[in-house]
Amino acid sequence: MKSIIASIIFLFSIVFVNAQNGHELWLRPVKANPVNVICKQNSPTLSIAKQELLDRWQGDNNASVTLTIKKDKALKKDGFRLGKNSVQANTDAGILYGVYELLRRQQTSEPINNEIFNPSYEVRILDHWDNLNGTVERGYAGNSIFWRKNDPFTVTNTDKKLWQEYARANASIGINASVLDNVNASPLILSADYLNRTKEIANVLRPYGIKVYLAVNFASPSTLGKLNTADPLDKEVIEWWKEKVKEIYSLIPDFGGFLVKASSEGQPGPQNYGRSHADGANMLADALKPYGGIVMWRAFVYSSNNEDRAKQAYDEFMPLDGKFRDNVIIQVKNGPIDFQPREPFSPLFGAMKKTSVMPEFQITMEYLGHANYLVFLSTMWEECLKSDTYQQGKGSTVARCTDGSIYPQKYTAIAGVSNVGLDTNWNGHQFNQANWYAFGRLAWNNTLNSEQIADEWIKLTFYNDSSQKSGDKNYTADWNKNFLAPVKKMMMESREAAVNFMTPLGLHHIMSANGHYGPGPWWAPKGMRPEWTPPYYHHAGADGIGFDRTTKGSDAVSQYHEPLASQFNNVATCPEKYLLWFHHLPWDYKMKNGRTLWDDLCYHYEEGVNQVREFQKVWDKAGPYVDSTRFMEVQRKLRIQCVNAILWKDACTLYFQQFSKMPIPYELERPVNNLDEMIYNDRGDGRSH
Ligand code: BDP
Repeated sequence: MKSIIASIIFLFSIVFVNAQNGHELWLRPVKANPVNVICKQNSPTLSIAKQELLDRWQGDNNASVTLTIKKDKALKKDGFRLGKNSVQANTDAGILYGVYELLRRQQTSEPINNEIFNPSYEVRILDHWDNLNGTVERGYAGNSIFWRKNDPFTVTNTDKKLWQEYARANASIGINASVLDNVNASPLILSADYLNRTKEIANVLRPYGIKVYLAVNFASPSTLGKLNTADPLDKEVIEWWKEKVKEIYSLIPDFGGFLVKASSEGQPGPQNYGRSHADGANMLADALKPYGGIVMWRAFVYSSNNEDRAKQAYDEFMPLDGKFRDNVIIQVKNGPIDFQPREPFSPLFGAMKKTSVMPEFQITMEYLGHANYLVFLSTMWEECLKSDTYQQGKGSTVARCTDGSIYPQKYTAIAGVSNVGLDTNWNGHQFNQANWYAFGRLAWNNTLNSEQIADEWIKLTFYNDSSQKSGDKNYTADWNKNFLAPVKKMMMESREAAVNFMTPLGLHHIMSANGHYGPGPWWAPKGMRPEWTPPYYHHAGADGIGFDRTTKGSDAVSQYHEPLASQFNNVATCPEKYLLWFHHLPWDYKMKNGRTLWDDLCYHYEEGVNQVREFQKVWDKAGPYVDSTRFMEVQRKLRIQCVNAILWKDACTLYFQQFSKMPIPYELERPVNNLDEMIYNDRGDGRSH
């Protein structure tokens, strides 16, 4: 009987192991070789490090691996020194990161030379836009893993297990911080019950080196604390925050600090009380300072005048340069507008010289097809990080302007708006896991290139599907050629494909309203803030298309350092990928390839669709190398993406054609959707198509 049960369990486990659902991310079980781990110290973090080695060691059989904590000036806080059989660090977390690096290198067959690894940023943080009722703003992978509507304060073992898996995944790629709630913050997050739950989460995340932070509502002293005001210069308000911070640290001694969205999109802020962003941020910074906490203050603000939306953050914050406490970091989105498929970098990078600045990327794909499109965002972030701001001459990249290389910053940080939810595969689309992975890797090393990141991720995430055959040299060669290479190429092209079929040549913010998913270049209901409507951004008319941000237009170009300002200002030198971002041009404007602007626009839309069709073929051919669940899931998503790409192409070409009055080049595919029907079907969330 026993053996029957054993074989049933065995069979079940095979089915289970082979039925991959993506939950294990890039940390899928591997067959470990025996190893002997030597470590003199002990701590919860070190125990995790040791266990990972025992569970995943791929090096020599019975090797002895030493983990050593000792002061080493060449190492930053989380840094480590890696040898073939050794990890040395200043801290327990450093050891853990070193162990993950060692194991990754073994698994991806990368060489391990005696090398030092230091993180580019001290705080590598995921911002969860999770609401206390369990929903996730702009989340496309199910509800929150932290909060829920029913029975909100019970902490179950299932909760803890999930938080632990989440923490482990983060630690494995170097992420060391999480903001647990939405930037559109509820004052309730600071109430006793929610703080207690925060404490429980912090306790699970701590051994993995992760500190928790909270997004706070600036009006909390009045809404939650029942004071008459939340004026940051008011004595009682200052006292309220001090007491609140004290309470938090009594529960969570290593609490990280606050993230604040103030005076933006209906969120309260210091401006409600006639005070500046600096007044607001500094008041919170002073409360946190005695405990070593920081304030991440967002630059995503609007101005009351009708200034070009792209200029507003810079205009608001530049005059405040030097006025912030040293534990305030200004959190700046990669582009000046809002996480578009392509934007030039925000001119706030490389502008403020006496204020710490951190980049904010969006891992969740609000403007990039939600969890339906395959878009590897690493190339987009790399483009931003490697953009030269010329702050201190050539080579002053966004990366170097934010990691302390150019101007010393007391704290350095980088944030990614998380795409994690309760979905079994965490991120809604198997390939969106690559974006979580890439964010961590770039936060750790902001000079990594996306191809390397894609290579690692594919190997870790898919190679073991063929575990029976792994180790077989012929099989590996075949896998590299027929799976790794084409899938990597697809990932590397995927962001450009999305730009092509959504917003080519510098177009931006022409998505359908609210949902920000499907096309909506027509969308402009009466009474809506103009800067929330597409026509504000594309300015299409009989005379042409594009936003004039030159010195003759809104003059946004002048927010950039030279030589960029002149380069962007001059239509002949402006990179074509940013053409309609900076220029309003006639439909028959001659592009570098000799086509008219109109024709070229149509070609880009067509190219985007063709690229997605090509991705479908690449993936279909990948079938033999992928387990059936993940294979079919991705196949389905690619079909949705393809339908949508065609919709985008038809909507934008037919809509703009009303103004250009020129034919869609005859060699291109004809539209298959009618404009009036697409407009009629657009109920604002793009889902209706
Ligand atoms: C926009 C989102 C909105 C966010 C806002 C922000 O549409 O949901 O609250 O950004 O970053 O992109 O604060």
